[in-house]
Amino acid sequence: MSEMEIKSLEERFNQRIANDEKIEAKDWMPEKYRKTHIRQISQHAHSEIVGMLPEGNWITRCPTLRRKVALLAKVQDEGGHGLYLYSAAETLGISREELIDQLLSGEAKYSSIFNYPALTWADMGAIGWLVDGAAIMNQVALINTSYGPYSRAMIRICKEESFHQRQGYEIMMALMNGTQEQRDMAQDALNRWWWPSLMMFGPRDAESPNTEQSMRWKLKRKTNDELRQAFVDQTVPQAELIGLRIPDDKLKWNEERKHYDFGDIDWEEFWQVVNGHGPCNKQRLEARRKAHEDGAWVRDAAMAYAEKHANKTYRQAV
Ligand code: FAQ
Repeated sequence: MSEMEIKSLEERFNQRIANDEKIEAKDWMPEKYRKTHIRQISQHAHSEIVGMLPEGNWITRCPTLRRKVALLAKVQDEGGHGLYLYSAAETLGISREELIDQLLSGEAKYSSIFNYPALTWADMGAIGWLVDGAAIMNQVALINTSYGPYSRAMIRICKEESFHQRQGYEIMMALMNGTQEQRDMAQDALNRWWWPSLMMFGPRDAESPNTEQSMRWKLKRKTNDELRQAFVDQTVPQAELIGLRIPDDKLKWNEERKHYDFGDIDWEEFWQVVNGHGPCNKQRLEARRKAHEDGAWVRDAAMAYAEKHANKTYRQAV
């Protein structure tokens, strides 16, 4: 293709983005747009899959059958989100096997939040309330992202994440209405999950290498700092309503900005975790590798069946 032709395709692409048209899998797109989407969508998919682990660990220890049913459904939903998102990434010309290899080899990132341990039952409340709460804040904005398959996957994901957020908040509410020991457990979970939840939104805008371009392409519709602020503004009143204290001495309503001011995030901790040195990075990847190895016979059986079926269909056709 000549340079002139590429330039004209680029102009048309930029015009479509400016018009808020969705870009579809078979449409022409700049190579960097394709690669950036594979990166973000696959990181998102990996996060959903690795994100099943901290809560999955509690399914056998739920305090009641009702809690178990809700938690089981939530963890299964996260698995489903991972599968939609892998499918959305595959439309950009990468295979599922490559994506999984990137996760298992440690080459691909997944959300830092899932490298923290879930130590008590109250952590199931804190994860649903805060982690799913942060995920929704980010994902509702992504419904309007420019790439069609990613945007459409977000619609159902957001509906399910809302249920997850509510089940988590309801666990916190029940604990706060319980004994002093239960209230302490809820507060302790909030203390441990608050700061890592704020880190989920990524580095400050000034230090985020991808935000500017992703905003131009309408892959991201809000910046990391905008989403983080919206999350703090939404979550502080929820904590206060049930008698929880956000573990931040600098947290204060700013009447002029009409937003909460909040304390400094420990960015060194964030990068340690992102770069593989968080409390559970090793454990999480080992669990995924083991699950992948244990599932090899299922993949083999499915492939053998698919091949047999394809041969039969071919023989019938000729
Ligand atoms: N953890 O320039 P930016 C969920 C990386 S889903 C790890 O700002 P970008 C559901 C970033 O990849 C949670 N790495 O990057 C659930 C980049 O690295 P690279 C996941 C992070 O992409 C709930 C570098 O730092 N949600 O929780 C993190 O423009 C409960 C520079 O950063 C999504 O993935 C981090 N927190 O913005 C499941 C939403 N932050 O690739 C189970 C979609 C940044 O250049 C239980 N993703 N990095 O080497 C996004 O919106 C974006 O990708 C951001 C990062 C905002 C995460």
